[in-house]
Amino acid sequence: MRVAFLGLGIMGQAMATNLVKAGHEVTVWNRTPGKLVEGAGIAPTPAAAAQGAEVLWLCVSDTDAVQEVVFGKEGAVTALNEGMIIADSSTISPAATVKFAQRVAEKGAAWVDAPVTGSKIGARDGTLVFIVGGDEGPIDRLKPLFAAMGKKIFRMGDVGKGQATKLVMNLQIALIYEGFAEALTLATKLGVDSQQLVDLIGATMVKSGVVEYKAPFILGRDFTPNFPLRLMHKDIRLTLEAAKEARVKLPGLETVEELYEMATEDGHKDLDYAATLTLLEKWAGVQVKGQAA
Ligand code: NA7
Repeated sequence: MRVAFLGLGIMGQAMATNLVKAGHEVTVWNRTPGKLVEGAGIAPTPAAAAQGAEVLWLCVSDTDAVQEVVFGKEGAVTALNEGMIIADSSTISPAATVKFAQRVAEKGAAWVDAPVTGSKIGARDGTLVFIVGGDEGPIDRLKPLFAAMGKKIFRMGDVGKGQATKLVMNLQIALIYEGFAEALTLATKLGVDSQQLVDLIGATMVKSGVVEYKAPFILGRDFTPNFPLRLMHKDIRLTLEAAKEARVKLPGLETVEELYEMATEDGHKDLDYAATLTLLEKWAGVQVKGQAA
């Protein structure tokens, strides 16, 4: 398929690379020039990238960025036409997604929200899980592209439901991780070995994908970003906004949001969100260590 791919960050670059590898005709655009994808064409603006494309795939930071690349000064909207599909793998506001979908429908284009889970490694290995909202027709047409970049698609309902579901997934990731980080901090302070604790977790009902994924990085003191703290913070804020609109109280997430504020003030926003651990360590006066550290 002819695909215009906008946004070559940690996720987008790897995803566009997998589309090229699967034989699709890909044209890329990135706000900051210089980011490339081998085998893909490069366009100077979002509108130029979208010209003649069957599918416009987005993977940019946040709601404002999606608005900019689609509806901004050089936005793709001018190149949209009947039958085009916009697939958005950015994690953004569900309410804004519904509005964006209505605007592109006026041009005959369909919007599919397709945020992902699986982080940098899933994007690189083509094993992402897509959490999708939109009409079944366009989603079916996107199947070869989903297959090139991921291992599973879950259609959660109409437009916006993919984003809504992604937010509640990240709510759980953020809370599960903080539970793990607090456990490691207290265990260290009480003299329990972190590696032994991780082994025990893996053998009990406490085990989780989050712990399994994060433990080797934490025990190796590697906080380079798989999923940057600033983006998880953005998702936590989006989740709290959506909860407020729906009159739902999320006390656990509100507390975790404060921790992210403080981690940002401490200069950790570009590290992995696992670096929220360092605040707990600082307050406790300990450092969690594993065999690798
Ligand atoms: P990154 O690595 O921070 O990449 C973000 C991308 O979004 C990158 O290409 C940015 O371009 C682009 N961006 C950011 N703001 C804008 C605006 N205003 N206009 C156009 N392009 C913009 O994030 P990830 O790849 O990890 O994640 C992307 C999304 O998936 C995000 O929603 C996550 O929550 C999930 P730049 O290179 O900075 O010019």
